[in-house]
Amino acid sequence: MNAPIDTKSLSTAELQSLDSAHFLHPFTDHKDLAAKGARVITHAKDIYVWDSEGQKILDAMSGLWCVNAGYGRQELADAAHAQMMKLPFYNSFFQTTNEPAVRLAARLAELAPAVDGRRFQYVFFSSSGSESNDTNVRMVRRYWDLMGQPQRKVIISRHNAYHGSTMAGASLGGMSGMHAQGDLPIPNITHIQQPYFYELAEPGESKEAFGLRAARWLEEKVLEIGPDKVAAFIAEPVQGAGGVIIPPETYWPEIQRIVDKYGILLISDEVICAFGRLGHWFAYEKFGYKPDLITFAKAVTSGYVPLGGVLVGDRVAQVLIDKGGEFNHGYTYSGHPVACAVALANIDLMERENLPGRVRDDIGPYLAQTFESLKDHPLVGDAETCGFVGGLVLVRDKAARQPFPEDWAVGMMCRAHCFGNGLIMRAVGDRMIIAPPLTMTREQIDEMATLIRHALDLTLQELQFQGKFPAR
Ligand code: PXG
Repeated sequence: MNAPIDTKSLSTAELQSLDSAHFLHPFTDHKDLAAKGARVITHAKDIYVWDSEGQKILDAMSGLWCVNAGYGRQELADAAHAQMMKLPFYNSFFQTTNEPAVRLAARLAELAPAVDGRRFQYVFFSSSGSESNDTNVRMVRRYWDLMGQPQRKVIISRHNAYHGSTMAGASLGGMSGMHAQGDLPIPNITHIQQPYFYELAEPGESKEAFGLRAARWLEEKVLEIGPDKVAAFIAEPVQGAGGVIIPPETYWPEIQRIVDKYGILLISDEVICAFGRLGHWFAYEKFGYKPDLITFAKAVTSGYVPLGGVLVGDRVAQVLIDKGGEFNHGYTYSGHPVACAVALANIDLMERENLPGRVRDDIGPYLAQTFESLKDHPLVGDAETCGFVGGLVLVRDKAARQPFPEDWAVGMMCRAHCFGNGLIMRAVGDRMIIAPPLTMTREQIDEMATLIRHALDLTLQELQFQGKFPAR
């Protein structure tokens, strides 16, 4: 007999009250949320989600940068179901393996192109981006120990980077609010400034010149620490959670020159940028640099089930394998068969629908054009996209690039107008950002642009009403 199913449906108010009584949400002021009540998302299809009050919302954030294939894809559900019935779990610790994990590792190795003969033939699996970056810290240190240079311990990252929320992930990240709450960073992790042109360029400085100057902050830091003590540099190709910070074209080649010069390992954290997001399977392809380790998670399964990992390049893999010895690291769910089966189905789907190619040649350029057209709005100081991520900077004075006072929380005001009018957009300070599903049509991009413009208009009206922005 089947187990009894709880058929009592709960009202929004009941769900909200149980939610605040028992569920501690991530990155949330719990008292504040309890007062307001969480929005209950009930179902989703294509690029839309619905809440328990029946409101349809265009999800311009793909869940949380992950539902690249869109919602409601039967193939992914079928893959999970079939694998759960065949082998729902087995570990990969004690000389055991499973077919989906093997196939996925081989498939990822196939998808990640070699650069200058440097290949990615190996994968270490985890269940999230944070875990994968913990793996990176462990693996980088293991590598240098095996290389007979155990003094190479320091990992350099960047301010405003996001690399996860575990102790190592948050340490690698450059979020001061996170460091403040965890006595972080852990030892031997340090940060340089981010390549944020709009905020950090000198008056009159070109993007190209700024890109070079920003990359050289890495060289300065390496020299300050001592090159023989630096293990690795980690960075997101385009910073995501930091507010979609797109580096100038000169940035990555100069970073590559510097890591090569000092023999430093390069970690490309592609948790957001891989799997078609920037128009390629992996983002290093777009910028043409040569990472040694690539972090992935999120869209490897389009977020349908948790999966993450690290693609390990020849340089590190050969040392781990040839110099041998046990690498004392791994997770219960490393190579989880269901997660890997869903990832394989997701990659098949992306390949069939040519999602990376669409972003590169069709909807990506169309999104760029759409964002360009938003620059005429009185609040928009700058609008940029890269593949299928985009950011708008809301400013007080466009000509002077003058930001709003932080405590006016203009980004949050705009986000509330988005939410209230059927659009999910993230606010990072006063940067309004998007990362929509890669299945979006041109018509849906137009629909999103109309919603964005409406939210900007409402924000402007509210600021004008409060006397914080001149009336036109
Ligand atoms: N690296 C990068 C580049 C990320 O974007 C992680 C690592 C950590 O992944 P997990 O799976 O452990 O969460 C991320 C995650 C935001 C936001 O506010 C972004 C992320 C997570 C939560 C919130 O934009 N990115």
